[in-house]
Amino acid sequence: MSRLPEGFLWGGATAANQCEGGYLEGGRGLANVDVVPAGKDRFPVAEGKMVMTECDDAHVYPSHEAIDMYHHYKEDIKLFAEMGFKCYRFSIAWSRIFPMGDEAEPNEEGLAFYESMIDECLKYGIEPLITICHFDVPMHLITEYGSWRSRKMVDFYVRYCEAIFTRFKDKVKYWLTFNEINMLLHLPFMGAGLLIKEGENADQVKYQAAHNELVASALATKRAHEINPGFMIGCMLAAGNTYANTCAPQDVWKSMEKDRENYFFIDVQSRGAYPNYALKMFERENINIQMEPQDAQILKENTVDFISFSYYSSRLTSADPQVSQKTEGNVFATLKNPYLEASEWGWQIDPLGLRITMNAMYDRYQKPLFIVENGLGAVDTKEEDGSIHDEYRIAYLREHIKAMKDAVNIDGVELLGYTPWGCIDLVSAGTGEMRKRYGFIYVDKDDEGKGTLERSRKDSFEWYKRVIATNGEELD
Ligand code: BGP
Repeated sequence: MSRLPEGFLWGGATAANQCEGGYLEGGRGLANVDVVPAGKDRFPVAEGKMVMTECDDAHVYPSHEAIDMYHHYKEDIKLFAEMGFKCYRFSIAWSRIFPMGDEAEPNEEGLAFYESMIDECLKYGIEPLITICHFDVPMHLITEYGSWRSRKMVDFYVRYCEAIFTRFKDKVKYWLTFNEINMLLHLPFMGAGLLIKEGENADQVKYQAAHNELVASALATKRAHEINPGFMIGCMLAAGNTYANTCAPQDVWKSMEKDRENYFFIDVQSRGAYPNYALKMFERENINIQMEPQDAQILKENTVDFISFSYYSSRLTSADPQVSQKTEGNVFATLKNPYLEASEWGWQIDPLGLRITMNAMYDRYQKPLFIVENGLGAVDTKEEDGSIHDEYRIAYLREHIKAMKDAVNIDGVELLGYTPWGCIDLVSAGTGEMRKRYGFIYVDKDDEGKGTLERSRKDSFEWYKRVIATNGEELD
């Protein structure tokens, strides 16, 4: 058999803070993602090194309006349906449901908004895949409790999960507990609301926060299965295998260590216990994680049903400090691989790396995978007649889909679906730009915030429609 399974979930993916806008509408509370500005301060703020807990006049905050999906979602979902989407991955903004984060009762207006979005999907037979937390943390939980460094976050998060699980229990089946959970190590403020204080052991703070998130994820999985045993709960990793620069054993060892930094999270979420290499690392690095006596059991008994991940590129590492030529990648830079081309943003293009990553993950976890992000960020030009010829995006996606099919058809990897990132143009998480576009649908808005917000179809729109209609058979 060389075809993808029937019922394969083709679709696209977005995140609330990068597309919704309406950041104070409908009773929504302020969140970390709202105070991460565009421009040169974005990275220091996202890293938690430059403290910003409210907005000021000197900065531009792209999440405030984004592409205003808050008011355009019906039109947008209709376009997704026109492409034949079977699935749409989007996130719920935590602070729409619990504006402060520690209230006893959810905000009805927020729940009603997402119910309407979900109903709109279901109207077209589109399966919603919901990310419960895509980087966002209500600001009040950051200023009052220190965000995920506090154990109290587990209760607030589980309460939030209960509210949405109960409300949508008959409408949504697929859920992801945390987007790119390993991002917490690289962008602690944007990824988890963490502010690292001067002189603090940053790793101690990050791994304590990671523990709290892992327990929260397991408890959410428990409640999910109690509320609806049919729910499918997934974890989510910013993936991409790390290659060794040479066959020197030192390089190979270093690449293994680098991969473990990421696998660590999924090892816990999927296998249900801390891996020994992590426990040894904590010992060595003097990291003392406070755990409650019941935590080991909670983690053990509530592992995820499937493994989802983002894949943009492979990574490269070397044990030799002389080898230092770097290039950009998803959030953190990597060594430049001379065998690969790169995007305009320096992200290297490696379709076979997707097959390698899929096989590595499937070998390790033996659970179904879901590719919930993949794509090419590029500058698009709108021609005078309104057309957008994005053949570079089609080429990128075509090669990745081929590699994905090889992993399924030749290697036997179980794969639930494929939702390319930013199926409609949205704000870049890494840079805050609009001109770094991923979509099949173009949105008229520029980096200065100007534009009509009008939506139009790119060439890739018609191409992807055919890909879906033929279940991935016609890729040219
Ligand atoms: C991932 C995030 C997304 C998304 C994507 C592309 O890290 O989960 O939110 O933005 O990367 O990255 P960027 O927007 O920086 O191009």
